[in-house]
Amino acid sequence: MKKIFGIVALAVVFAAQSASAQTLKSVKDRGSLNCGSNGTLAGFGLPDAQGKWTGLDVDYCKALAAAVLGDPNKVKFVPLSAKDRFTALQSGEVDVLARNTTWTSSRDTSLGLNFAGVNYYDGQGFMVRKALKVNSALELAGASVCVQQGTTTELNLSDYFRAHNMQVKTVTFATANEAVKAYDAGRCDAYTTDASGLYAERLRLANADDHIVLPEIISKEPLGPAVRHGDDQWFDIAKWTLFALINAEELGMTQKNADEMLSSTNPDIKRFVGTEGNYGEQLGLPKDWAVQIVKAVGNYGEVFDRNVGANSPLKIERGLNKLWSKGGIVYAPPVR
Ligand SMILES: N[C@@H](CCC(=O)N[C@@H](CS)C(=O)NCC(=O)O)C(=O)O
Repeated sequence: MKKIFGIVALAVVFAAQSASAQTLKSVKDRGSLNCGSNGTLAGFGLPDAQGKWTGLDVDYCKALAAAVLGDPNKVKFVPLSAKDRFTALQSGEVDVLARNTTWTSSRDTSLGLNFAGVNYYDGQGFMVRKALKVNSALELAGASVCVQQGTTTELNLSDYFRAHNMQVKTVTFATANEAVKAYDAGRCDAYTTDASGLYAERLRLANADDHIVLPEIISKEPLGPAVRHGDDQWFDIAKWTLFALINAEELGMTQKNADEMLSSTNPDIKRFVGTEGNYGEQLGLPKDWAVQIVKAVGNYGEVFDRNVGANSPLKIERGLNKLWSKGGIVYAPPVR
């Protein structure tokens, strides 16, 4: 019985995999990309009252739709909770998951995901009320901490306190909204999440100035878009969409000058914009796939500044997210 069940389960896995090896075709046939997003996180994924979505992850999906369909607006954004996001990708409800998701080994392996790379290098931090008079996370022994279920945040929190022999009262919530509300209402001494999320959630507090972010960053949270196992072509397209954003910044190509680059004689730019070679075709995409991406959302630096950086309400420093050539660790392989 056990054996039969195993064989059936295996057949289901194979069926799902061969079905999923068609992602490019199904996106083209459908004429739109299904993108699993965060629906409540400013800077990453958030619709406004008119249903217009913005964010770093939202722009990644727009870039992917521009590369595949020639139109950044052909995206259906599916808001997903931390807990439900992986099932939505595994089941085929979405073609790609771009939802401030940390790349970890178990997600990459047993959850059956392929991460396209990192679109934001993050780390976990804590926020407390100034009135608590705490200047370091190491002074949080015995504290109650509000945290969201189904996240790496929840796991790191317990590791950190255990590693420092401190007690913690973890108070978990299904959504960030509930966790932040509870913290704001005084139900917890601290709120913990990715540092980028702290910047975003601070904007929602009744009196943002009454709170401080503690200096400790207790984990590595490389956030990136992911696709399902079993479709190498789609995985390549997901990776090269991200790499195109990064390479465009390195090549000095912007949303404004993208068209002018078509007449460039620089060989790196010629390959990138498709006036030399057939690199787009090798991906299963049009020649000008990268031009479409940059015309749609700009280069990585422009996407960063507009959504989370200097030109956004979050005003996050580029830091680690600067290009490798400018003192950061953002690096993409070349088109050639
Ligand atoms: N990067 C972490 C955390 C991701 C996460 O879900 N963070 C929360 C707190 S910033 C969030 O985005 N919540 C949005 C929501 O629940 O609407 C992970 O991949 O597990």
